[in-house]
Amino acid sequence: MRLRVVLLALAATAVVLVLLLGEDDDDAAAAAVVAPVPPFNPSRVKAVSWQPRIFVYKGFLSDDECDHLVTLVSEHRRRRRRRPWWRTRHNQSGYSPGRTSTGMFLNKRQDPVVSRIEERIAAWTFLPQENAENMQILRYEHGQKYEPHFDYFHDKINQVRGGHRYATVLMYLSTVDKGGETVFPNAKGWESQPKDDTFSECAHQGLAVKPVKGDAVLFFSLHVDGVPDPLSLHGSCPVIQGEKWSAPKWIHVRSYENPPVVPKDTRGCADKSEHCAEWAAAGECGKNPVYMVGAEGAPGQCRKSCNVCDS
Ligand SMILES: O=C(O)CCC(=O)C(=O)O
Repeated sequence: MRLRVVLLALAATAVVLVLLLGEDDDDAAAAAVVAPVPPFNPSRVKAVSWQPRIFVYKGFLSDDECDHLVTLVSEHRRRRRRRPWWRTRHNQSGYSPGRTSTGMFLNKRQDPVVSRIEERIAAWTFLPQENAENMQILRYEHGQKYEPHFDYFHDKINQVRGGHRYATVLMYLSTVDKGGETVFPNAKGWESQPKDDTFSECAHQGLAVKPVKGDAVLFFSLHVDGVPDPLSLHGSCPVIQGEKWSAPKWIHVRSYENPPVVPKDTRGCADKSEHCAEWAAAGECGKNPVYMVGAEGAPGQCRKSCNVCDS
């Protein structure tokens, strides 16, 4: 009887392993057939504004790369629907106020295609890969939009990991028939941008970039001295016809992958919420360290319960 139980357990483990490895093989095989674009070509880059600094790269991604990124999200959703409970822990959903589109974060270096796009972004921006957040994939259906907002932060807590968002590379994974433009309402001199009636009404409120599959926009949210640039206000106009897929990559001032270790100290030692003990017992100090523990200069809410105080 005991032997039968052991054999059954071994068989079940083997099935799980085959499922896990099989999925990775599929990913690698799919990635191998995705055509890359030609090497980085500066003649494809155009400066469309200097205040704020905005550049458009025509054909930054190949059609295959765009399709691959969209497929990753669609596949993930399909798998999640039939995913057993032990594999549901994957990716964040990326909610933002003011944005009605849906979004999902990929993993960094998730597969060879994602890796080479991340390398190309670093080559274009001269900013290290470790300063970047995971790539997000956004899908805007009819009427969906992103209200104008800043990518830099207004609080200290969000700056603990990597500081402000310094630059954004926004890649378009589809061409939108009408609407869906990325608009910069504060860009200096936007009124002189020639616009015909192929632009949506919303796009007439600022400097507008039309979403064209494979193109990418690079803009800077901070001045070169690190001070936030309010001219970098931007948003996505509502999609009027078609579907918009875009992929923002936010790049911080410092390393986002290796944030500084929080030193033990006695500053900010009191809990700031009556729920701290309960959250700490539920493991939130480890799962949500920025909020719970904080960092130097920006103490978290529950330092006492997280036991990071000396006394
Ligand atoms: O999708 C767009 O055009 C805008 C996206 C955006 O503003 C952002 O992700 O910060």
